[in-house]
Amino acid sequence: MPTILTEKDYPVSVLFDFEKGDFSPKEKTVERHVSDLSMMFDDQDAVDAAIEQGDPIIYEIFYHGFETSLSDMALGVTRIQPGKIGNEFYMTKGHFHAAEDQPEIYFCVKGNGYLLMEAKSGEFRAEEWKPGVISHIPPMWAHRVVNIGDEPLVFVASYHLAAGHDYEPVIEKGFQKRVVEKNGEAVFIENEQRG
Ligand code: M6P
Ligand code: ZN
Repeated sequence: MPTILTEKDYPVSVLFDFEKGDFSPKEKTVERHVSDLSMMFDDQDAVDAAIEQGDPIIYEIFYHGFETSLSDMALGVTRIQPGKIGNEFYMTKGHFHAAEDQPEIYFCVKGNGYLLMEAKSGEFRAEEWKPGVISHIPPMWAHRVVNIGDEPLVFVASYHLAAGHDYEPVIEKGFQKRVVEKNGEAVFIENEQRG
């Protein structure tokens, strides 16, 4: 174990902006547009139309890695815009962790929606989200966040960079349920990809 501090072993703080749902300084921003999630929405005609109309941003992720010589506890803030593709609400891609023993904490700070979680063994959970809800995602559960409101939904994530992302199962099979608007309400429907 090193006992001498190197340059990256010193404390770092960043400032969260509750209005914008962003923080600074940050290391990196990633934008995800409709085209990045094209296979994940049910209505492919609506996907094509949205891409033609300018391929809008569905969500952004702001990162800070906080890597030190011994640790990699990362901070990710995700800001999901309000909107739908067809009748399906905007959402994150969703992923399993590549390292199967890795959990994550999600903290909803703005907006309304659901955290969908699904284990490979078939169990499914949906947590209703409003500002203040903090959810623990245990290892081995895929996780996706859906914005059902009229405002951006913002959540803070804390996880180890070593967890990694496994998107393949979600790309192939989606989650068990989709969240769609029906008569002005957000409702869960079965994902027909599952057959
Ligand atoms: C959170 C963290 C990130 C993740 C991001 C968006 O900030 O879980 O690791 O990348 O949400 O989710 P996704 O990778 O599924 O698009
Ligand atoms: Zn994760």
